[in-house]
Amino acid sequence: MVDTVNYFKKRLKLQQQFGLWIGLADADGYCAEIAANAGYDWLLVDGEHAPNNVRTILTQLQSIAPYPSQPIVRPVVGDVALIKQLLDIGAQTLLIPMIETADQAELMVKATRYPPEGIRGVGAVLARASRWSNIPNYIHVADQEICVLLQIESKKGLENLDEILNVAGVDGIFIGPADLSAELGHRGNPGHEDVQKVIVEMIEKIHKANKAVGIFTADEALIRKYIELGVEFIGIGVDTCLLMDAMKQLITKFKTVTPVLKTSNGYN
Ligand code: 3PY
Ligand code: MG
Repeated sequence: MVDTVNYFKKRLKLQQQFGLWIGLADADGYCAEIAANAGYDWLLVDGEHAPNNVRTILTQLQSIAPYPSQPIVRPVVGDVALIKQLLDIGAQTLLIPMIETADQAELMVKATRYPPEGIRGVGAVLARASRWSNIPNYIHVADQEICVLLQIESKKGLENLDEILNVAGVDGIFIGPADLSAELGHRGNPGHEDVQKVIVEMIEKIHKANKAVGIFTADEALIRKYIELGVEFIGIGVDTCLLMDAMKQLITKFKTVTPVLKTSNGYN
């Protein structure tokens, strides 16, 4: 019998959860399965900045499924039709980027719920979400296991944060420090004190509204700061970066890396 409980959602208010960004986007799900064995509470399958599509996301969900790590899927954009496809392949937790208004937030929640509450198209009978109709009553139990996480990462999103927080069905707000710091004039420097001030204020506000907060940073001092601030889900690394770091560390033990360029610009 398939366990339909969304453990990420269940744990959201009970404990801090640490996650890893999955950007390798391997179509066979092999790298995602390695990550699923590493002990992270959640794994973010990134369809925004990694070359994923519905099919490669599906494969990665299948690879992660046997393990305790919980998958979160980030679509490239908050699109109702794309959300329908992601839910039908079995995603239960979505992290939707670039949310800026309460109207957008409402639409995202509706996209994840069946009518009459929402507008999710009914058809999972033929899809993995219902395990091809093997989950009894899927249509009746699906909504309650969906977890909607919205990314606020622009000045406009920041301006509308209060209204967005009032939208029912939003389980958590994820602060996107990369985009936010760029918007605030500190591109590439989310640790800048001005950006940090805004982030701390956002965390307090989101907690006051009784919603969970998520954030990403690979900076250990900032991770510890966010732990202290009670951030519920913290992304602390990216598979592509970890791989690159480990590869560089190994080679630099034995030689100074001087890339051999095949052409003058090195691109082909
Ligand atoms: C951002 O920082 O902008 C993200 O989207 C992810 O951390
Ligand atoms: Mg972003």
